[in-house]
Amino acid sequence: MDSRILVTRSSMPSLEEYVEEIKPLWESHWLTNMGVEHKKLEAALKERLKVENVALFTNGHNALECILEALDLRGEVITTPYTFASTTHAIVRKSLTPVFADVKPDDYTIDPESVERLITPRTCAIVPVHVYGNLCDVDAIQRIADEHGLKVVYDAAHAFGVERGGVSAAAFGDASMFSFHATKVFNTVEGGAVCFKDPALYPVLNQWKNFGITSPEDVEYVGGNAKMNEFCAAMGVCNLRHLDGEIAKRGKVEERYRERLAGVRGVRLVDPQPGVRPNHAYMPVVFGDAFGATRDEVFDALDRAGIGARKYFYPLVTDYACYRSVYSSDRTPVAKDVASRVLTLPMYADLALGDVDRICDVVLGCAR
Ligand code: T4K
Repeated sequence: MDSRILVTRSSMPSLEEYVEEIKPLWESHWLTNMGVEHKKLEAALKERLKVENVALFTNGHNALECILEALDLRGEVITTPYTFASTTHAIVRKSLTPVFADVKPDDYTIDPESVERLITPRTCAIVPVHVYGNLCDVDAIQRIADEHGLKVVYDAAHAFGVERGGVSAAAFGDASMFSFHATKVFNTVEGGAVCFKDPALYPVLNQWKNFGITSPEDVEYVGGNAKMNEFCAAMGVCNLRHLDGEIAKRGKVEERYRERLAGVRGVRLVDPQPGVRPNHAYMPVVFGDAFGATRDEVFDALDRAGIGARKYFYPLVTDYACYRSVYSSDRTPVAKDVASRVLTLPMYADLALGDVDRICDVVLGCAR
């Protein structure tokens, strides 16, 4: 068994609980195509996220592609380069043109002022990312969208369980996409969802994820196949029961990281956002020059100590081979700087506080 500490570790229910949940599938033989567990999870998510409309998907990426298509968007989409490949790929794969705004230096979410400067007559939407579970400046973004008649689709892949003033992250904008990948705070093994304002989108999303089929003898859309199966939905039903406990445990891990790292010269942590209930999804640390060691030196030292930190999100999307001939990361200097200095340290509910200390010892040992 590998004793390395990895950047994260999937939350799982007990085997007994999961087996109990999937037992009926052996009687029904109904394994996918919007079955009992699928319905159960959708209903549970509506309640948990306090929203009216939820549609489940095979993964967050397909969910994002699908909502962009369902909103019938055309033209330019203002988004952030400080994210996972999926955000930009979904925009491009739906024949939309991404336009990259810079991020804010305090929480690395999209900078509304930068968004505003990039609006043209061709702009149709804004796709911000609640990166690491940090809530975007949703009020400023909505004001800009209303002023210019733009749609807002949040990539909320990291933000499950995040709330502001009792309102869940799912409630902002026209729609929000969540990822339920194994590495996320809430997982369905692989999976995702879209929460959306307009109830008329529900049949469209459901048909899109099932080949555009509207009835056994009619197909209205050129859809794909992105249906969450019953085993994944059942995993979600079980994991949702334990979510609050898992988030609380992550909170303790973050607390210990902060005790050890906050205030250290050259170490920048994201301050807790006022009024926001966090989900402690990631533990990003940005190393300034004053720290005396580069991000890559810290990464290597951790690696030698058997600790698998990750450089989420380096390189910027605009520096990927598939985009760099068209875009330049120099146009988003804050994002470029953060990407070159950031490390996400291991973060998961069952990470022992002694291991957090060990990780911090290695990090602090790099300081000169
Ligand atoms: N938008 C954003 C902003 C996203 O971050 C993502 C996904 C998406 C959209 C798209 O959502 P999905 O279509 O994926 O639902 C991982 C995940 O695959 C990806 O979901 C996630 N973001 C991204 C940030 O991280 P990798 O390639 O870094 O994962 P991997 O396989 O290296 O795993 C990382 C660590 O997680 C491992 O070291 C150990 C742990 N792990 C991994 C797996 C697969 C587990 O504990 N259990 C597991 O089953 O991309």
